[in-house]
Amino acid sequence: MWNPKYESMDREELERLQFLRLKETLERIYQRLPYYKETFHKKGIEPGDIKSLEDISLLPFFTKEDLRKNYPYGLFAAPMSEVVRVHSSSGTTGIPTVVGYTARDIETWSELMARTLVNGGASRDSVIQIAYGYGLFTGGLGAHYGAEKIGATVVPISGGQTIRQVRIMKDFGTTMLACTPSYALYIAETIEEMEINPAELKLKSGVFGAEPWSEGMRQVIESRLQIDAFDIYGLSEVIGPGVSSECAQKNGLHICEDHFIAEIIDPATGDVLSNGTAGELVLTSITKEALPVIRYRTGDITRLDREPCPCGRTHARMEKVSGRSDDMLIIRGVNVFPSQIETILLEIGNTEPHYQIVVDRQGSLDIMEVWVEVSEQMFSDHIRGLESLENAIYSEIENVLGISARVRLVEPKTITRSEGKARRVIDKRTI
Ligand code: DLL
Repeated sequence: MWNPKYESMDREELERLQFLRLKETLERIYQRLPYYKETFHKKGIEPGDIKSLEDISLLPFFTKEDLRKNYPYGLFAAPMSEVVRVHSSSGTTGIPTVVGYTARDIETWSELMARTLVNGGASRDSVIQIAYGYGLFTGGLGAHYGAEKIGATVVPISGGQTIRQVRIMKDFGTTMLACTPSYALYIAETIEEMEINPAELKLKSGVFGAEPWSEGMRQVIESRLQIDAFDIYGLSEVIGPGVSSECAQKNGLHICEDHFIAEIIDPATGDVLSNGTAGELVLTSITKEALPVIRYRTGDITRLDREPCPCGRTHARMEKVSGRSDDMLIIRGVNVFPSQIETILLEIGNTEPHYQIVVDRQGSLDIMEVWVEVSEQMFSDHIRGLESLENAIYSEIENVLGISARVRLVEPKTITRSEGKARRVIDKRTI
């Protein structure tokens, strides 16, 4: 554990600390940001009305839309003279969101990323290859500061140049890889193509996140790279990576609850759901200075477990995120997450974990096509094998999801590889 004092804090004490910090955050934004004050007033509430942690449910929700309306710096609760860094989302789906950090925020973020990396097995003896993108994306620099904080050796290579990634991994003795799970798979494939035996490498573990990935995908990455693969989660608006991460139990991601309050709500009604029920994760930051967020709707679907973990950490765990509420496809009225398709494909086998879901509309009917690469060996087999594989995938999708999908088996290495977040869905209905 990087910080046992906080990570294994007695729950009552932790909740007292959360309440104190929540009150400070509320006072800060109420005094400094008219936008929050007005939104609170519209709900007939002021910070003084929050008398216990549970009262957080009286506060209004905030979303990406609020950040966009106040683009770029309108929700900063610190003067620009105190803001030492900004990051931003890519903005491919609208106005980008800009997030800011004071020097203390950068210190907090480094602490949280130090916990994340130590959870994944890092120490000052580690050589950490950071293949998350550096730049406005929070992945690269977030992991970088955490790795330096624990005193590990950082290889700040950023994403891309995959052959070079592999050479460096071998020559520099990388022990931990940090990148998206889809990029880890691409790196694994490149290692195989370069005819390097992963056992010759010093790689022991990887911290993968920034996109949903299934348990099946974990198994594939672990066996192809011969490492332990850990899930790490976060989002720019809340701080970046470092919000939650898996411990050695690999059974849920511990949320850094001394810095964030987590709730699960019904995405349709906004009602708070009880422990263990799946719904949308809502996060409130309680120590951030430049961009505090109150009841921020992440759009991510998960559930919370507040039972103690055998690892000794007392912080609640969130289940692996199954998808975003806005990535959920509604096909002929049925809700489908890309991760469900991923799980089916990996369970059936004989396919590569490279797939894309193409949705279109013919007349008034939604058509879902699943494109999936067959394995090299399967591809060289005769046609009957391919037909029965196609049928098996078709039937399993129908069994599990209750809808039919066209299955298109494609040749190995034809689906575009990802160096960052993979694009799994092409929804032509909205184009
Ligand atoms: O992706 C921050 C990050 C960087 C997390 C590196 C982990 C590692 P954004 O670009 O703002 O920030 O995207 C945030 O990505 O709301 C989720 O939908 C998704 N996401 C992030 N981590 C995971 C994960 C970074 N472990 C959005 N599992 C979030 C599933 C994830 N989805």
